Amino acid sequence: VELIPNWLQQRAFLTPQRIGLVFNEQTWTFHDMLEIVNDYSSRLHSIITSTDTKVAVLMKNHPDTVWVLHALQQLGIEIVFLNNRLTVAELHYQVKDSKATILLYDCDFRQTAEELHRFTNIPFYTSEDILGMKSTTFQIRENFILHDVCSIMYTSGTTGKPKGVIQTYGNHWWSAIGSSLNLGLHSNDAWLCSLPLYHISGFSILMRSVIYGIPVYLMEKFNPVIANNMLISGNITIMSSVSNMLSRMLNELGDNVYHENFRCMLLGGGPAPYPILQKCKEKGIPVFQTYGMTESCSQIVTLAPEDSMEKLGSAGKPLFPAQIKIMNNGEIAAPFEAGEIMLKGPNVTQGYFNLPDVNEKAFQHGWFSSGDVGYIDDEGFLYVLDRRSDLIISGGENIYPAEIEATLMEYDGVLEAGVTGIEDSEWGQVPYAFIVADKQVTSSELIQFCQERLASYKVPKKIIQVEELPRNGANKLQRRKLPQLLVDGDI
Ligand code: S0N
Ligand code: AMP
Ligand code: MG
Ligand code: MG
Ligand code: MG
Repeated sequence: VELIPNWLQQRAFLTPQRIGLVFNEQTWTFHDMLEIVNDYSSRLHSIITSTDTKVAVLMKNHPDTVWVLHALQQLGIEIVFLNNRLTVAELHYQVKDSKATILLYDCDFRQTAEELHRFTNIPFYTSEDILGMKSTTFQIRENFILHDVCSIMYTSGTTGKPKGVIQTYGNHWWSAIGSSLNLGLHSNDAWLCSLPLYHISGFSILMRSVIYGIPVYLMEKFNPVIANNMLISGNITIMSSVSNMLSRMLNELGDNVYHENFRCMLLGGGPAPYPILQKCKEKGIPVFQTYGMTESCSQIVTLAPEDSMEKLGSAGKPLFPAQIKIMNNGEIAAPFEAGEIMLKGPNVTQGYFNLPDVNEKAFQHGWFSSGDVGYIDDEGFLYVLDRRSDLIISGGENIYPAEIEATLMEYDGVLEAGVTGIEDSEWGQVPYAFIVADKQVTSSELIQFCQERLASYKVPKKIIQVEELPRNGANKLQRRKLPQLLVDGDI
């Protein structure tokens, strides 16, 4: 088996006095971090029984969450990340599906945790509870095994049922190495994390920090003014963002400029709109567009700023340890020929948790089918043309039409439903729903019905009642044709 040193322990041994975490005015060295994490581990250890392998985590961006996430790694317990924006019903599914046996949560989500407990009987604890537990000795892991599962993150599926993406220690390790071979590692590096830790966009920053020995500046909640001030201060060299965040930062920036120390705005999670790229160019903001996903443990293809205007719209070239290819009708596509984007590399997932049939289809000879459509030009640059399975991306959050449609059809009187993404200047895209009903249903009652069942970013911005939905000869819903049903005034 391939091993790597227990990364937090190794980091605390190599560079104990370097700062590893900054939160508001507080800082922690890697030495401090290991001490706190070991304390957490020894207490958590007292409630973990031999049958526990997975712990679900419903926590916000906060140092307590950092300690919990590292402590679970120290104990060899798999982390099931829960998205804070989901409803109890959505979380219930993920807790059950993952077979997590303990829920760790943040006081802010007490009501949600209590409801989850009521549905599943899962024991639930805050970090305060953990610190009140008795400390017991546990076996410190000298090494992490590369193929061991570290974390599971749910991503919605085409059928409307979320799938747990398995992320191993090796996936996280190679993701961090690939990122540094691409972006480089500077002695003054410091990474601003204002993306959620429950997405790989945020969690990957924690992993990079420990592996590289650089500080993470953690923000509890994204705020464009505070983020700008941090980039102006010179303390931050790299920030990860989605276009909603970057555009709000640009709106607030005025005539200010970022400090010359700031060297990388890593922009991912969806397509990058041209006006934002143009504005960043004018302001001298070094944007690195990136393509990646939960299944590739963050970045897998990235465009350097020197190529960003000549290769406008491209997501770039693969990271050093990774490969991409385009498949069209079972053949490797020629340059500029569109097809499905296939991924390979040590950062790519082994598959989805407990879904052998899905996994069988997702891999061909070791290549992972992203489901996204794109082409590679004659110099090896990837262009993403279209997203998998009608996926809608709103402010970096994924919305699968099938999931919303299934919810709408549960409502009495709704016979058919079709959902599609409509361009939106704030979020990129927002979901619009079209329904066929056998009685008069009001849009407000349906929206309320959705709000009780779906995270608010998934709730349709508009629900439009129509006579029939566009279908093809095989009676399959043609979501791309739904916008044609809009009449003036619908948007
Ligand atoms: C954009 C964010 C920050 C917006 O959240 P904000 O401003 O905190 O809003 P709230 O105050 O919570 O809510 C106010 C109202 O706005 C609604 N709302 C919030 N978010 C959305 C949304 N996304 N879409 C639509 N509406 C939204 C709220 O519901 C509320 O409305 P009301 O009042 O009606 O309830 C926030 O959404 C955010 O953090 N987004 C980013 C999420 C993310 O990280 N996505 C990336 C996931 N992908 C990956 O992890 C793989 C790619 C990757 O790794 C990567 C991605 C980016 C950069 C780098 C990488 C990398 O490769 O390293
Ligand atoms: P998630 O795992 O939630 O981050 O979703 C990843 C999906 O976001 C990918 O499969 C793509 O459909 C989309 N995506 C990510 N990066 C880009 C990009 N640079 N351009 C276009 N779509 C992207
Ligand atoms: Mg996802
Ligand atoms: Mg997502
Ligand atoms: Mg019905």
